Amino acid sequence: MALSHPVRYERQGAIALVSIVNPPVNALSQSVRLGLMDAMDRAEADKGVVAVVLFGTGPNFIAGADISEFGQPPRMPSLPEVCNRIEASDLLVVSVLHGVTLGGGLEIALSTDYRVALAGAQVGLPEVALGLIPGAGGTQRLPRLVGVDAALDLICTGRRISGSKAEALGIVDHVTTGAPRDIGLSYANDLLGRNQTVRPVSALAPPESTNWEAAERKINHRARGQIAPVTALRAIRASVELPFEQGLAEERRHFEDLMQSDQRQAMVHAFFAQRKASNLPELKGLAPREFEKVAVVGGGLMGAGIASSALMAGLTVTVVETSEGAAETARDRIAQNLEGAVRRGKMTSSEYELALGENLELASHFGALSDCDLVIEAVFEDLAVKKVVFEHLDTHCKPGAVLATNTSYLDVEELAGITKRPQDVLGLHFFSPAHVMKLLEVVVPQATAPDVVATGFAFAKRLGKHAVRAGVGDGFIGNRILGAYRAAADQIVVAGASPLDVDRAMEGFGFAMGPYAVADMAGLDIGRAARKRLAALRDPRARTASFPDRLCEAGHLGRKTGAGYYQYDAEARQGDLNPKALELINAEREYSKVQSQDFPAEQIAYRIAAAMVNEAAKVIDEGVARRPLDVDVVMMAGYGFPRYRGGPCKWADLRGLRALLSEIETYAENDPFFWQPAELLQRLVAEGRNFDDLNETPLT
Ligand code: T1G
Repeated sequence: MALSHPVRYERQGAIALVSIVNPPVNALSQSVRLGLMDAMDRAEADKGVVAVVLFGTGPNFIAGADISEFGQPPRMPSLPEVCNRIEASDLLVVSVLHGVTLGGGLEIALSTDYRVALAGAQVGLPEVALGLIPGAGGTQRLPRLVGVDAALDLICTGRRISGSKAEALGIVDHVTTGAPRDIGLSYANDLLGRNQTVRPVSALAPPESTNWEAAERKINHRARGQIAPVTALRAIRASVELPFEQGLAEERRHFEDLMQSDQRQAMVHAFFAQRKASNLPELKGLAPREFEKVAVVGGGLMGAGIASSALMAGLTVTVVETSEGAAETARDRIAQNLEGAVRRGKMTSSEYELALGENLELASHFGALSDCDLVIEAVFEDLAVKKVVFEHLDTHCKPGAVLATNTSYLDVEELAGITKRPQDVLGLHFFSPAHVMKLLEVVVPQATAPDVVATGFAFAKRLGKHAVRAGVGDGFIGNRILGAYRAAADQIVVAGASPLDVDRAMEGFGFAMGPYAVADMAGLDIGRAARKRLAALRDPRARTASFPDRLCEAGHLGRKTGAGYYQYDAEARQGDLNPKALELINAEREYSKVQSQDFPAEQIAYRIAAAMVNEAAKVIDEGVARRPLDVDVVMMAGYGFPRYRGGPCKWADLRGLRALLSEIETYAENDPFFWQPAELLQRLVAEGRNFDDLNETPLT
């Protein structure tokens, strides 16, 4: 087989070694599928060969089907054909699972006779995260191997498990250490030495049934509007109720239906968008600056969260506070965060000890920053306070240190201008809790050097964050669009819907919580402070609902005061609206003489999503977000926008921009300022283009 081919063939005695060489993740592209079919033909024709070892080169065995092929005309051979071809062979086939073995990769392994995993291996069938189900026999073979309940758990959640867990379930025969090729060869020789024979999984007895109704209720509760998980249950049920071949056909039918679904388009978009947002073309090949020694100035909630995130990534961190006492308090916060990380399995106890031991330094003077590579200030959200801090950073930090601010809305240009080194300054906007939330907005002022931007993205990747580039502008990307979301919600409440109607509508749209429940949890005073700050900048034509501020002034600040939009005292039931909130809303309705109307949930959600899209189009047109996909990643990773809708811009494309624009124009009849259609949206519709076109060819 040609050396350049992604599937290579080598013979060792009576054993054929078939290796996959398709970097970066050994995805099962068409050339790999063809190569595997050829390799099986060749091994069977190769006189004296009695066994085949299948393994991967590089960090993983096989990461799954080639996601970039989805939505295109299918190219033969299909993956089910490859799996069935491997399983049907009279040769004894062994697969070696190292790194990740996911999706179609695990389906390939399940079609081999024996499976061995290397220490550190992870296996899974994550297709539901792409709006799909396993489409190459996974829903038929896995239940036969591990039983229906374990198969339902793995396939309907899409979660990965360790090699040892896979061994316990019977997915792999054993776990060992060594190089995949050597391990495969020695295992095959061992099996032959013990006269082991082929053992196709499909020949195993169909699995026992289960309580399908209970399973479906549990899956739907967790899936919150996604269709793939419950579809996977139907395919798995076929493995119990139908002969294998018919079960395969049933699985394929469901798989192909989902391949055509909007949810599959949205979730595959989310997969690639998250990676494209962090891999900026202009940073290709640009070396980031060193950032092994990180410092965080300010050890409050955000500062301690940022320090925790960096410590969890194995970095050394200096936390500077105003006094030794305050530094100790910061340490306690960090310790609490890391204890949680250990409980969640995100950190081992020895990593915890190292993080809180030699990797963490506390200080109460700026001199401690002198040898730090990257310094992030997370002090009180006040421009004057942050300016003083940046003056100290300018004085004490070594030349070439990257100076970052965690501000969520202040002008990063101004902070850069305080220093003699604006080229070294950028914004790293974390989201609370910073050691848990995935989103990181990398805010880039005009003068920032490209390698400093590259450092921001490399730092984000090291912390396991989803980084998105943002330009300077109030609220950057996420908070700016959140503002439109909240204003549209308040508008609908004044027009007749209750906060509960809106929350239920947005939960039905796929958010974990609606805006009013979120506000109650965060504290209504946070929104009020933002509104007060923006009051001076507000356009006089803007119609801002007054009930949120009135509720704050009445001392109803949400959960922390026992009442906000909802009641939280002992007798209150989930969703009991606060009478004070209703009183203020009704008073505003009377005052504004708005004709109250009923809003179906679908209409509420559509209108609020439309407001987000309209604001997103403005954010993109102004260059604050580079591309629509950047907005989608921000809203999914930081604000709970459902992945199965792909983010506001993908959702809009799937709904159709023309229809959306005409809806916005209708809304504008009542409020021409808030619903002023974004010029970019009008241009796209006029040119017959959509947001996806802009992802391919950005505006700037
Ligand atoms: N197909 C195509 N490209 C892929 C890919 C895949 N399966 N997986 C990763 N890539 C690209 C990715 O876009 C990036 O490209 C580069 O590889 C490195 O990825 C029939 C239908 C494997 C754990 O869902 O979870 O099988 O940005 O940055 O952090 O039943 O990638 O460099 O241009 O993520 O080391 C099921 C998806 C498919 C696994 C590696 N499999 N991938 O993480 O690198 S559906 C998956 C991952 C299926 C069958 C069904 C991760 C990873 P670029 P990366 P990483």
